Amino acid sequence: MKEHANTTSRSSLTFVGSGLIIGLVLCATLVFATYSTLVAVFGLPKVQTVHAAVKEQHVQAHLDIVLGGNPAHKDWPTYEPTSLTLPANSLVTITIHNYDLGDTALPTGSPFSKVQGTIGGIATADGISYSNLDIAKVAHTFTVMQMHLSVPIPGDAPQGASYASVTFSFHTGAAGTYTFECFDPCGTGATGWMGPMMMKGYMIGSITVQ
Ligand SMILES: [Cu+2]
Repeated sequence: MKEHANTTSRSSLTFVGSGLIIGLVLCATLVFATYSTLVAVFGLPKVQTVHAAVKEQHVQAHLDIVLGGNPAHKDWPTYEPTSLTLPANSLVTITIHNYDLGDTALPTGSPFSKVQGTIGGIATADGISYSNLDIAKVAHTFTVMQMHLSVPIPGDAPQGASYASVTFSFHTGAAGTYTFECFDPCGTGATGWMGPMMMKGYMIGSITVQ
């Protein structure tokens, strides 16, 4: 009797085990069939590649140089505006329209006749690139000493134009407050270094890089 009971329980166990295996195989078959059908219809799932390279921001800024921009001194040249805000670590293209035409020669040997710190070491005046201006053909400079950036601005416009248009590009560095100023003796006094050359809001302005 005991022998018989053991055989019965073993065979029922085998039955349950076989049932489980068949069930699992059926489940796996169903999952595989569903997956194969989805792949056939929609294609294999694509692996997304995240590109880490961030494109450098490129911004444009504009300045004018005008005579008598500040009514307090109608014969003083002025940068307008006298404050700029630029993004840090970005490519910046500045266009300056110089309405204060006429040259004020730079002193002999002045380093400010050279374009410095721009992309390619050049600036463009009315479509013509230059890396240097004749010291006699300069009206102003746009110089940021802390950025080693300096561009001489010509005093001659194309025939019939009321301003000379100068464009140049450079990379801003770290955030901070910078000073832009003119190093051409366009001011007052015997040397041309007084008046607007000394006072903020004329030939001296600020750049906030943030
Ligand atoms: Cu100047």
